[in-house]
Amino acid sequence: MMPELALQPLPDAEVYYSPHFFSREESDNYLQELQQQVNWKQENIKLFGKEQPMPRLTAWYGDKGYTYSGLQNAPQPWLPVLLQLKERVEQVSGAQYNSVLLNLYRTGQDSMGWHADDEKELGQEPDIASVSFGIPRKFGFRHRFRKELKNVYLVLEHGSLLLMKGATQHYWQHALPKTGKAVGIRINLTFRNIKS
Ligand SMILES: O=C(O)CCC(=O)C(=O)O
Ligand SMILES: [Mn+2]
Repeated sequence: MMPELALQPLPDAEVYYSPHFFSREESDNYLQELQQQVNWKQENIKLFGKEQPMPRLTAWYGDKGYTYSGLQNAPQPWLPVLLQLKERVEQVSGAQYNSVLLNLYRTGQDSMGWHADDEKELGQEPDIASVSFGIPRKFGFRHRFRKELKNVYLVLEHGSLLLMKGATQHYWQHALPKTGKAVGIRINLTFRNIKS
């Protein structure tokens, strides 16, 4: 692992974080390119039997289809900008990825609830690389079984890289909470490797 990636002090997990993995200039450019080039969709989600708009825009690119939050995602073919990001991330992660889920949070009211990325298509120990551009947002971890452990929060900065490896998805859930502050756009990419 590259020295710029700091191992986070989470028991039962393997999480690395680099707040400024991309330079400020690269990050500004990526934010703009992704906003313009990605085919963003407002999907719906069924919550307690009721169809509701997801509190964020999403897109799915890659080699293989994937089910996420009960949605069947037919992936779109890679864009050059996404392949470029994938390569940069693979260089330090030591893993290979064949798909990426993108989320666009329009305001502080857009969010993602507690979950683990533990779908069986991702294999025994899912390896996930999360890249963020735009407004920094608080990102939380909570242990699934050890209730005595406090939640751990990180601020995911503009141009940051977060790697979640090993047993992380078995033992921890993560979330991107809403915030009451007036905040602008944030784009997050999670690179994944779908095995089947
Ligand atoms: O936006 C984020 O940082 C979280 C994204 C995430 O957890 C996911 O796409 O599964
Ligand atoms: Mn996730």
